[in-house]
Amino acid sequence: MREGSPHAPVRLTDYQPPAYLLDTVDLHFQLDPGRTRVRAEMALRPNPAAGEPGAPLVLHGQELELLRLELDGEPLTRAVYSVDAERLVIPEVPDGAFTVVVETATRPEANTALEGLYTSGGKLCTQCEPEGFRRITYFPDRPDVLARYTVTLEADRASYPVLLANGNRVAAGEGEEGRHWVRWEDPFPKPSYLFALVAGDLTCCTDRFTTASGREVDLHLYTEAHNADRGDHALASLKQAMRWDEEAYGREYDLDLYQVVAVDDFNMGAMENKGLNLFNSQFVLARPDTATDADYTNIQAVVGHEYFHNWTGNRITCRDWFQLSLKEGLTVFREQQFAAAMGSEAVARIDSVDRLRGAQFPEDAGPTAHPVRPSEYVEINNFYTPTVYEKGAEVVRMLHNALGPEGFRAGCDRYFERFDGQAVTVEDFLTALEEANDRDLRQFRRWYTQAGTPQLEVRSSFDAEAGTFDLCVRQHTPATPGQPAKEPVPIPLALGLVGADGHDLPMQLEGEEAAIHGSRVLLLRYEEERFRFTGLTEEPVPSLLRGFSAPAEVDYPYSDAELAHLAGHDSDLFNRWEAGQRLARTHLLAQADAVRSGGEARLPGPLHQAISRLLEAPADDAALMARALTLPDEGQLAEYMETIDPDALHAAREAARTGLARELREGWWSLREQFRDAGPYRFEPEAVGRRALANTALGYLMAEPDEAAREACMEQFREADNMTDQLAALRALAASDIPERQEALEAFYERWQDDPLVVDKWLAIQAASPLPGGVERVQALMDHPAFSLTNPNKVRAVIGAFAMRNPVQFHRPDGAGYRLLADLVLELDGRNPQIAARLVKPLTRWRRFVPEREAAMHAELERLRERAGSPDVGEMVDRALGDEEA
Ligand code: B3K
Ligand code: ZN
Repeated sequence: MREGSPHAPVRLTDYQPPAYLLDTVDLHFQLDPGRTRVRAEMALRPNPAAGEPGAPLVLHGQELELLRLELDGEPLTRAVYSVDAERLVIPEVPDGAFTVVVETATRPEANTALEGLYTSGGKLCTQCEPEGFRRITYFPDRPDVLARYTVTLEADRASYPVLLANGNRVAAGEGEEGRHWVRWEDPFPKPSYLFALVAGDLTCCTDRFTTASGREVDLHLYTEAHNADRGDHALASLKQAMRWDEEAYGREYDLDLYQVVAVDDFNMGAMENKGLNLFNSQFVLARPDTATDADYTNIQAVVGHEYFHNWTGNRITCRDWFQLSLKEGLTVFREQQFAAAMGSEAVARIDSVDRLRGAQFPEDAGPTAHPVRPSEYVEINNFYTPTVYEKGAEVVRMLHNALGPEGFRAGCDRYFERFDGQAVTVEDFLTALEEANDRDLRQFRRWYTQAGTPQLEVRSSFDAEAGTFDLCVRQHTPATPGQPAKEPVPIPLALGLVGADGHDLPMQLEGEEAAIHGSRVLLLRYEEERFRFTGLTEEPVPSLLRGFSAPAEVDYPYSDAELAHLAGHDSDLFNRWEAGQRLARTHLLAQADAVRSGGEARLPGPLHQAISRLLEAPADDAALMARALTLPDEGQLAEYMETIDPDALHAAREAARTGLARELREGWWSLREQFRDAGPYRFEPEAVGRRALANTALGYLMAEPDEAAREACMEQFREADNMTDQLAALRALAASDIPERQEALEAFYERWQDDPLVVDKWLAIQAASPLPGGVERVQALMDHPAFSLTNPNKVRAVIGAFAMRNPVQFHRPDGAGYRLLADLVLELDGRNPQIAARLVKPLTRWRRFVPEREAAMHAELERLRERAGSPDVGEMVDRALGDEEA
């Protein structure tokens, strides 16, 4: 811990049920951006389950001006309650039921943390998860206190004609001096983190959905007037998600109204507030000429995700924040299933595994590693992590696969039935699955409590005479902070044995009566296990961890020929892609090593052959082929390097890319010609795949930008009728030191300067360009009028892209990239600690780098430790530095 740190950790083992329950809360807001007054009337009673009769009433509160406090109608004076920066305590309350009225004032305009009630553009809006409600009023702000809310919003009619809150609109009226009011009632009890309000001048796009049982639901999507033509895709996605949840999980929507509001200043992607989702504009607004296929895909996923929370999160919520993955892991898994159903299953799987390996594996291997269900935190906002979300989803996926689709569904049915309306734990979820399936998941619980990515070392031997193929599998999970020794976890190892003709061979384990055809799953439970397959007439190539059946890392001594064989023939499409990536990785890392020992990087022969074979084969799935042709990025490669040398990695990958561009020039041209999408833009899997493939080809052509490539790229940039193609061209131009670069960047800005979401893309492309002078470029972008430190999307576009997607420039040898990042963290620390803390992440891996970078990163962390004041940044820095000098 930080010396003299005032921020004590919260521990799971300290959990106590609330001493008081809250039945109803009636909120009155007199909205004003400068100073908003809030009156909260709460009906409370002792919690029989707490067994704490006579306990003081503790309400949370932060940065509030307390105007009045009443208990059972009587005003309370300072002599009978106490209040500090974090809580208000009334030591004595009646034995039975009682009411408390609190009147407070808060300053939305001055709220730069974007938590609680704040302003964005001309709007007033809220973000309460996890602990933002306490910035609105004094309240039992914890997820296990569920209440029914009535909310009256009163505001100036001219500035805020639209007034929204959760649930149903039940009344409205006029006030004095041009003010008006609207009352909302949410019939479902909810925790405070799901509360939301929005006030502003908004346009409403409407649609309708008829539920399976025949109820009509109004869908309202609110945007600013000039964005009214960008809501169709989100509304279509919402209806797809509603239908899918009915079909896949038997879950219907429960209110008559579903509202979605687009907000420009938002700390994260979106928020599942009951009946009133708030979305970062980026994840809701789309038009073909302003949003890319990636944006369309993300919107579909995030709209689905927030919708799915209505059951996994809202109807059944978390008892405490340690259980965050109960709602997030499960909801990400549901979102992934939905994405797979809406497009290509293999591509969806590749993309989610790519995210997992790009962000979660590094987290699991670094100083901020933590279990899916953490056991302590200083600032809960720091735990909205890839581990809680993405690894959490993998853990649910393993449960789904272990129980089978029917068993999993039966378990979920039981979970919904048994815990509806309650705040529960991961344990409750697992118990429901166990009971519905009559299964014992005791060992499985380790996945929730143990951090670190299991390493699977697999070795094989073939006995031609006996016709046996032996596999020896050892699992080992490396130590993580606070967990030096690990227990074996149950690992479902899906595999196949691929024969010389490319087909799966029958698999019969010694002692089994019959062979299994296709894939099978071996459930590993011990540190070391051996399997003997019999009846084989040829030596197979094992295809291991098919479909990425567990969040583990496989170590198997594949030869190039074996990987090429799998890349060409594996019946499991995920592993087909995986084999190609593994082949590329092995050779790129070897080249990086060569560079480190003073050699020069070149295009490795086996990689050349693999890519040229892919180019020759016809692609049935263009999206899949685009991914197969893409080399693993430098961030992912770095994870496999003993000591990370960003320059060597960049040199190795660039040599391969330019080599492939040169050697296979004709192939790239014809691929681009063959797959360019001529028709008007449509967001359909096939068209998305075609654009991805054609633009992958363009990327290679521009890796060696000859006259013809430059012309083609400029033409695509100018003529494209959709943002996907235009941006792909701009990205290629921005990464090349050619005269067209500046021309295109200027033209793009000129064209889109009034469109903040498109300007974000323009900023990000420049910040992520590997061309020399990255630090200076980023500094110039931060001085550009388009940049704003108060808008999280702008910060992410510039600094996020630079620190996370531009390793060669960020890790510049003189440490200027680190300095720039740390300066920015310090600037944001006092304004928006949540965003500041997220930016510390790239520095936390300092120990993995070559000595001079390691030292430079360490120096910046020390500077942050010295100067940063927020618990958010403080906790990240402390964890990054570990125990040293604590
Ligand atoms: N539940 C929100 C995340 C809130 C993050 C607060 N720091 C979005 C989501 O996961 O759906
Ligand atoms: Zn979520």
